[in-house]
Amino acid sequence: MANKKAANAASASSFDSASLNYTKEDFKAKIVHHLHSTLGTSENKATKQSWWKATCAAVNELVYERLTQTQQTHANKDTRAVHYLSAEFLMGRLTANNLHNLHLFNVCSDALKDLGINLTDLCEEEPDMALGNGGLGRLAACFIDSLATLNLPALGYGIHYENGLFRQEIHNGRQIERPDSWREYGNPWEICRPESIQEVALGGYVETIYSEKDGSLKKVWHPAQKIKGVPWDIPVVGYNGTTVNILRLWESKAPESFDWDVFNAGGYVDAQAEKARAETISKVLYPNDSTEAGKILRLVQQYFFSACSLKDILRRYKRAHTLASGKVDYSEFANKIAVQLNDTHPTIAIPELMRIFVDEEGLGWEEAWNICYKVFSYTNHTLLPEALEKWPVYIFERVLPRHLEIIYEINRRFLEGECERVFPGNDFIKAKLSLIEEGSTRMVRMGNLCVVGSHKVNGVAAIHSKLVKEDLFPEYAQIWNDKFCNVTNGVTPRRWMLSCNPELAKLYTETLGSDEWVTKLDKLKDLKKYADNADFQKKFMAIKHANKVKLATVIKAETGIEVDPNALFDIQIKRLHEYKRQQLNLLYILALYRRVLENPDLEMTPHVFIFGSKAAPGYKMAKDIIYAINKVGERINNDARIKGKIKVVFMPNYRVSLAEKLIPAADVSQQISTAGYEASGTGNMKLAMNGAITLGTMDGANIEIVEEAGEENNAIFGLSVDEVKSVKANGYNPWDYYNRDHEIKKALDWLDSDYFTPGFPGELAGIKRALLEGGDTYLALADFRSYSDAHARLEKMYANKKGWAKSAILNSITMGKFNSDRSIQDYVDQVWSLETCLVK
Ligand code: T68
Repeated sequence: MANKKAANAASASSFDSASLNYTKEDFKAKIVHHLHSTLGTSENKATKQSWWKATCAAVNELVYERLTQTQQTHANKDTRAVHYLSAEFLMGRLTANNLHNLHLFNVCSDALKDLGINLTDLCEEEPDMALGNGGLGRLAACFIDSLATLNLPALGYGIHYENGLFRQEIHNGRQIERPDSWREYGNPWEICRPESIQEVALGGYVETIYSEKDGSLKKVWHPAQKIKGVPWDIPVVGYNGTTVNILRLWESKAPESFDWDVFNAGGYVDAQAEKARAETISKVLYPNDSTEAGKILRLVQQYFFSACSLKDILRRYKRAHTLASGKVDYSEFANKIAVQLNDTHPTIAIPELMRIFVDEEGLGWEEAWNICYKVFSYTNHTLLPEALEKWPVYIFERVLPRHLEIIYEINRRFLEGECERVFPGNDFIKAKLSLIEEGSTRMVRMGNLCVVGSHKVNGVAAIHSKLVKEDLFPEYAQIWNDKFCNVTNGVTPRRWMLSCNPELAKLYTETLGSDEWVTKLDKLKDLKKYADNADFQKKFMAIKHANKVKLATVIKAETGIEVDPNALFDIQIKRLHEYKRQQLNLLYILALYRRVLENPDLEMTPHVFIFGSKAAPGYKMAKDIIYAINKVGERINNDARIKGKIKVVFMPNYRVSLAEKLIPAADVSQQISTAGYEASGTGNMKLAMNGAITLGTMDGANIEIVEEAGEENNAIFGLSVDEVKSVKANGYNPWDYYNRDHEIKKALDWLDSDYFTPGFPGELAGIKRALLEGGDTYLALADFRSYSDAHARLEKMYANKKGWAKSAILNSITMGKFNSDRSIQDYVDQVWSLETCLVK
C-alpha cells in the first residue's frame, strides 16, 4: 500500500512543476539581478565565483518558496516524520543536482550561455561539502535526496563541521593531509537559523534527592558546562521539486551568558579559551573510516548533535501536542516521530530521550521506555570488530554521568527481564549481551545499546544483514527475531546517472521516449531488447569513449600522466583499507608488468589502472599502500619497454565531485573485498549503472548486483563468505601460496627490493611483511590466482567489442533495484511506516 503511494506521489508531481514556467529570459534577469544586488558586482567585473553565487541565489528564490510550503504543509498536517540522525552527510556539490531536480538545468545553462558563461565550468567553482568519510556519509546524502523525491516528511540531522574530510595531496608518492575549509568564502546553500538555537549540557555530577512526600528518589544532573547548538539548514530539493526537506546541521558555540563572571573577574583570556573549547566540538570531522578513535571529543560530538536534534524534535512535537492545561501529551509521540540511527554514532540519543522523559518531563520509566524503543531504529554498516563502538565507562562518568546511570538501568532491566526469560541463569550469555563489557577498563557497548533500544535493526545488503543477525547478534536474534531485517543500499540515479552522465541519460530518455526512469530506474529494463542492437551499442560505446576522453584530460591535468582513451579503464575508487584489498590490485599489476617484461610481444589490451582513495591519517599500512601504488606507477608509466601497455594512475584527493568524473568513464569496476567484510558497497552500484563491468568477489551488494545483471556479464572470483570462514578456521598459511605460486613470490620479492624506490631498498617491504609474517588477515594471497584468472576472462571479454558492449549495457540497465528510492521505500514499509505528503 505505502509502496504504491510513494511511487505515485513521485510521478504525479512531475507534471505540475512550477519551474517549467521559468524561461531563459526570466533566469537571465534573475542571475543579473542577484549579481548586482546580492553580490554587489557587475557583469564586467564579476569573477566566476560571483557568477556561481548569483546563479545559486536565482535558484534559491524557487527553493525557498518550496521549502516554506513544504514545512508549512508538514506542520499543518502534523505528519509523522522520519529523523535521519547521522554524524556524516557527504553531500558533494549541490548546484547541478538542485538544477536537475528542479528541471532547470537546461534553462539555466542557456541563460548563462547568453551571458557568456558556461554552466559546467561554473559548477567547478563549488567546493565539495565533504562532511563524511565514505559510503556511510554518502548513503545519508542519497537517502535524503530520495526522501524528498518520494514526498516523505523527513529531516536530516548532523554536524556542521567547519572542516570536512581532509584534502589529500600527494608529495613524492605519499599522502599529505591538508585542512578542508569548504565554506571559507561562504556557502550559498545554507541558511543560519538563530531562532532555533538549542543548548545542551556536559559533565558535572548527579544529585539524588529524596522526596519526603512520597519516598521517591529524584535524580538531578548538575552539568559543568553548557554548549550552544546553532542550526544551519540545507534545503533538500526532491526530484520534480515540490517537496523541499531540510538537512539541519549543528554548529557548536559558547553560550552568550557563560563568560560574564569570568570576564568580570578580569579573566578575558580564560573566557576566550573557554569559548574556543566550545567551538572545537564542531571544528573537524574525524577521518577514521571503519576504526574507532575512542577520543573524548568524538563522544562529545556525538552527544552534541544527538541532543540538539532531539531538543529540536521535542520543540516541534510540543507545539502540536501541548494540552490546554499546559501539559504535553506524549501518547502520540511514537506515532509522530521515527528516528533512524545511521550506525552507532548517534546511539546516545536513546538514553538522552529517556533522560528527558523521566527527569524533565516526569514520565515513569516504563511509560518512557514504551515510547522510546518504538521511536528508534538502527542501521549497522560494519562487522569489523575494530569499528564497533565502545566507550570507556570512565569517559562516560566524566562527560555524561546521568546518561551512564540511565544506561545501567536499561541494562539491569534488560538482563533481569527479556534476557533472563530466554536464557535463564546463563551468565555467559548475559555477559555477552550486557551493555557493559567487564574487564580492566569497563566499556559501554554502543551496538548492544542500539539493539536493546530500537524496534528494528537492519544491515545494508542481504548477506550483511544475515551476518548481522547470525554472527554479530545471534543471541539478540533469539530474543527478538523480528527486530532484524535487511534493507539493501541504493544510490540516487539523479546524481549518479542523470547529472554525472548526461549523454547516457539522454540516450536512455530518447530511446525509451520518456525520462520516467529517473525515478523508476526499473524502467531501464525495457531497453533489454537493444542490448544486442548494433546501432544502440555504437551509441552507448561512443558515450563511454567520450567520457574516457574527458577523464583522460582530467588525469593529465591532475597527475601529468598521459593515458590512451582506447585502453581499458579499470577503476578502484573507495577508502583505503586492507579489507578492500587495494594491495591485491597492486599485486596483480606487478605480476602483469613482469609478464610484459618477460614477453615484450605479449598480446594484450592496453590497460589503465586507476585508483582514488584516502587513507585514515593514522593508518600506516593504508598510507604505505598508497605510497606503493604511486611508486610502482612511476616506474611502470616511465618504462619504455612495455610500450604503454600498462598505466597506473593514482588520482589525488578522491571525493564526490571526482567520483562524478571517474564513474562514467569506467570500463571495469573493481569490488574485490574479502568476502564477508564489505557490508554492502555503493560505488559498485554507481559504476555498474554507468556501464562498468564488475570484477568482484561475492561480497556485500556485489552478490545482488550480479543476481540482477547476470554472472556471465561480470567477472566474479575468489572465496565465498563460507569458504573464507573455513579457510580461517583451518589455519590459513599465506607462506604456502608464496612458496607455491611463482608470480606471487616474484611480486612480493619485488616489493622487498629497490626496483620501485631506487636507492631506498625495502621501502615497500611492509606490504610483503603484512601478507606473510602478518598472516594476511584479508586473504589476498589465497584469492590471487582466482583474481588473475578473472582478469584474463575480462581481457577476453573486452577483445570482443560487441560482447563487451552488450554486457556493459546489461549491467547499466538492470540496476533498477539499486535506486535509493527503493531502499527508502523498504525503510518506509519495514521500519518507519511513513505516509507520503504531497505539497502544493
Ligand atoms: C560503509 N561504512 C561500509 N563507514 O563499509 C560499506 N565508519 O560497505 C557500505 O556500503 C556503506 O557504509 C553504506 O552502508 C562506512 O562508510 C564509515 O564511513 C565510518 C565512519 C566513521 C566511523 C566508522
